[in-house]
Amino acid sequence: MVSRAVGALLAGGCLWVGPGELEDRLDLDADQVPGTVDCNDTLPSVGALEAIADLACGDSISADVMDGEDTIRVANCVSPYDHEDLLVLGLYEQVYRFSSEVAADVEIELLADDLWLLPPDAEDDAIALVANRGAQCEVDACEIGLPATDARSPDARGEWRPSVQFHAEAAEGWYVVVSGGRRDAGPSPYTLDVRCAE
Ligand SMILES: [Ca+2]
Ligand SMILES: [Ca+2]
Repeated sequence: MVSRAVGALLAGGCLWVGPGELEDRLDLDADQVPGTVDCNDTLPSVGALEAIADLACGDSISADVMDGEDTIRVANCVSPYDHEDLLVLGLYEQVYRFSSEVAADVEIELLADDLWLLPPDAEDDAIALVANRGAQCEVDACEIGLPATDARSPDARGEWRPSVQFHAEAAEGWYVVVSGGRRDAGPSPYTLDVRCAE
């Protein structure tokens, strides 16, 4: 079970620890990537985000998140529901890299009507879309796609269009994570629409 407490990442509380001990605590999987920026600090094979495809202004990309991998479970991103908790992502994810030649205000919308998320009884947040400035996962580098929903059951499908907004500087790479899928629910297709205003 992975820890999802923000405090463990952001501060050590009142406990005094020496420099060496602190470094150990901040790199739980000993992959030399500090836990404060490690996209999965329980998996040595995962450090930074790796994109399967590029995204640009005006793009519309359709895929199935079940074709993705399960490399990130707890995102270094503060939950919009509980500011002392980190975000828990879905079972699978697909990562895209957005960039623009000119600075732009970007909105990426997830057409998620047929995307399955976590089982309805899961305690986790139901977040399917996150955008991260850069390939490393710093807590203050992420934007969360909202509205989230936690009420999706096999009997309650319908329109669900979370979107995430951010400002991208020219040539700055933003990593967009689509997360979801259920092992017993079959395909979880989605479409990402990218809109920009300069
Ligand atoms: Ca690490
Ligand atoms: Ca790692």
